[in-house]
Amino acid sequence: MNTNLGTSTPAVLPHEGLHVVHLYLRLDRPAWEALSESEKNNRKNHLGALVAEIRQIPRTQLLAFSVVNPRADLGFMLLTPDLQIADLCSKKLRASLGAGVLEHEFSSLSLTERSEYTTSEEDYAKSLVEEDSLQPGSPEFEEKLVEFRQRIAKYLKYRVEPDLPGGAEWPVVCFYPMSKRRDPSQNWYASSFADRKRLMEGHAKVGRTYSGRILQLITGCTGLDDMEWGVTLLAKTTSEVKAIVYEMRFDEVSAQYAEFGEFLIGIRLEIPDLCERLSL
Ligand code: FEC
Repeated sequence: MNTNLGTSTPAVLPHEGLHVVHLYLRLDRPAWEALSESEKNNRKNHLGALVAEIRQIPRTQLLAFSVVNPRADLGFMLLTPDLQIADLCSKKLRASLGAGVLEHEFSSLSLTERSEYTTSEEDYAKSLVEEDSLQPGSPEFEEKLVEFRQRIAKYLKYRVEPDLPGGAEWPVVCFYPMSKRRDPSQNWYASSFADRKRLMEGHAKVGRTYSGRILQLITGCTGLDDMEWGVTLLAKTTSEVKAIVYEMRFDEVSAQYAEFGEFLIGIRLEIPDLCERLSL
């Protein structure tokens, strides 16, 4: 099936990383029911072919899910380098089931990003001396530094060019937009880098206790969308999502500075199962 994903427009690429689109759609049941049975089948096949074709685009991932909150019926998370492709795929997905069948409910545009608060080699070396009493230059010190470099390279790669795992193992996808407060008495952006870094170290410490239970992807929206970040949490079950979001509320960064948009929970499904879930 020709889904016509080619584009002749010059690529719009970020300096590094990927564009990320979260797209939440609502099904217009009367518009769908107005289609003939053969047209319905054509449309479902078209959606399946389109998703498969998007997934073939280099450095591109597409997650599809049923949305449990009644605000939307289905959603997609698309990660791809070229903004032209991100735009084209978003529009094609919206139109995939026929004119007016999928209505836009909510979306977010962001970029994957590295963090300015990530532990530097200098920070780590300092902690080896001050907290672990290791001698700079000693074999143990050097061994720890080599381990650190490997770990951080893997982590940075994940933040900028993540390779998201499959939906069978990580079926739950939680998304919410987030900003940091800019009130005159509580302005994240007016506080010093040292204070922000200290606070973010506390945040990361809480976050790391969820290793293996939550896979978080924080993508930056400043200048691209209304809020400042998109928070995507992949989980094996909703209990882990509830637990991390609750625990983070007590962490100083979130307690003092976080502003949240709406929370959306999706269950990742392949297209035939998604169509069945939606009674298409
Ligand atoms: O100012 C900024 O740049 C902040 C960007 C930022 C936001 C944010 C929000 C959340 N995170 C959540 C979960 C985790 C888990 C881990 C984790 C670690 C970090 C690190 C940085 C960071 N997070 Fe974050 N988070 C932001 C940034 N977060 C920096 C430290 C690691 C690094 O150097 O990149 C542990 C990850 C791991 O090590 O495996 C889990 C959640 C939120 C939403 C906050 C809420 O209260 O709901 C959940 C914005």
